[in-house]
Amino acid sequence: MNLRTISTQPFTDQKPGTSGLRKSVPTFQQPHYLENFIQSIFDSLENCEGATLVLGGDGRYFNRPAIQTILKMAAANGFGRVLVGQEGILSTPAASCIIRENQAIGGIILSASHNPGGPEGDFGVKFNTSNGGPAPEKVTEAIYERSKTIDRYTILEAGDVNLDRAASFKLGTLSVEVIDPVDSYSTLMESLFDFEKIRNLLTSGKFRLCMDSMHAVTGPYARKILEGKLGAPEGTVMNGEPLEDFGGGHPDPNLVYAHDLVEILFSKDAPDFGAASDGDGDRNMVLGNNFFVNPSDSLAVLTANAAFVPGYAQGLSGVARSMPTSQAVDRVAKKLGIDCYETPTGWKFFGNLLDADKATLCGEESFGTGSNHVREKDGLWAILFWLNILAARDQSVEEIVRRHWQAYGRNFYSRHDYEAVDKQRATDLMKHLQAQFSQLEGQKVGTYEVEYADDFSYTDPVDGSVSENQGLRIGFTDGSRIIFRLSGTGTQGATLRLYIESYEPDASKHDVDPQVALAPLIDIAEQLAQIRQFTERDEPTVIT
Ligand code: VG1
Ligand code: CO
Repeated sequence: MNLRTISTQPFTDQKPGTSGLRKSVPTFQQPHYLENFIQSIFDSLENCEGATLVLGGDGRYFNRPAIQTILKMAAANGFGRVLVGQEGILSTPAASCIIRENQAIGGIILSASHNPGGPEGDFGVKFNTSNGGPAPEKVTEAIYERSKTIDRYTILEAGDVNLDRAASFKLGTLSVEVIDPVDSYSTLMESLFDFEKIRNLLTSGKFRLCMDSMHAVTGPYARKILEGKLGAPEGTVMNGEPLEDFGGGHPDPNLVYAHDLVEILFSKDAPDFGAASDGDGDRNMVLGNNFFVNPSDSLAVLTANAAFVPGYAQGLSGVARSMPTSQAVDRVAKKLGIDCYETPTGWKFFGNLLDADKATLCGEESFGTGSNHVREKDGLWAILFWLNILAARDQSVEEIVRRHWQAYGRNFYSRHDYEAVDKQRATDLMKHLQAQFSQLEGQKVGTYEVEYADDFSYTDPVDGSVSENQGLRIGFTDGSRIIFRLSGTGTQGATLRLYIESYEPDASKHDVDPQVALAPLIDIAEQLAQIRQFTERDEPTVIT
């Protein structure tokens, strides 16, 4: 065996963000850059001797060479077995499922999620722990600390492995198993949802479905499950071939970037249901015929209708949402008499709640929904959950959401993103806003009265760990909220996110465009934060 120890020098910028280490492809292509970070992960594990590791990615540019490097490093670092997705493909939720099924020590998922790919695009490395979930902060901190002092890594000198066929072979003492990326995941989905009912709906001839995989990782999953197992006609899945540059697109399932699908669902002859997922398959956007489902509402609707779904019919232990996600689900939880937890942004904060069975369903406003079936958010899972509800209730998406608002009131909600803003100016905006907080409480702003203004801090109810500086929030006495955060996933400058929420119990007022309903709060946000002046932008890049 030809093991080599390579000396190296630390990079100073290997601090994981909201979801892994995300940098431009050229950054990752610097000599030793990927290797340093991977060795830092391995060094922070207690004992990788003989352990099982799961490995795969969303198929973006640099996925394959990175996998070859990581396999050779795993072999040199004493791992016993690596399960790697065929062609290097594993969606984030599928990786989580495979880690859990195989008692792996963890997994490495290569993805920059919804960020564009290609030689000039972004790449990313996420490490998930043995519960299948994103590494919690204490682990990512340890990896970062290690990356700052690393001076060598070890790698096996060997030829590249053939990833194109499912097979097992040895790389030094390491067993490499190239596995079908879809199989276990699809079996898990079958155990949760009423496939027969969904199949009846999809083959009834009176229901049309359109799924946009955005040339990202869910293509093979959606084809096998929707077209293969559930009988949807061939062609139901569009953009189903994973491409290294996602066809030049931005694999982010929102109204702006999933324009192909939006056009179809907002046309005259629109199908009944449309869905899209992101680069690594953990996000979902759900549309009805000429109808957009806000992700925060989606979480509330899934929670309220969980009894229709076999995997959740026995009841939910609780629900959790990230702080900026609307409070629509809180109302459902209250009615069901279950706990509702509020966590910082990022799926890693749900891990402990899921492990301790305090929450069954979780969600974020950023098109992320999931449950205790894995430890990641899961795009196709959410889509199947919706299909199961649609099949059981025999009503349209729009009817289901409107009835939900009638029963619970409507939480008007919107997110405004200002992408690639100058970093200093974005930080200054946050400082300028926070400086006003001590005077804001009890103040009248327009017709609203400020109840609290703070920087969100979270104490994990399971392990007591504290996460500070998780977003500036201004809450009003009528329950409305304005929240400001700086993104932890962007790679260019800073992305400012403004989240706005209000509550309307009166059903006769539910038909208003959210931008109109929220206009007074949007004005207050501008007034307090001087967004235009600080960002030098007249309007947001993306409005959801
Ligand atoms: C964004 C979203 C957050 C999500 C994260 C990872 O983070 O707001 O809700 O968990 O992306 O999603 P940020 O820090 O940019 O706001 V994914 O699909 O990129 O793994
Ligand atoms: Co993602």
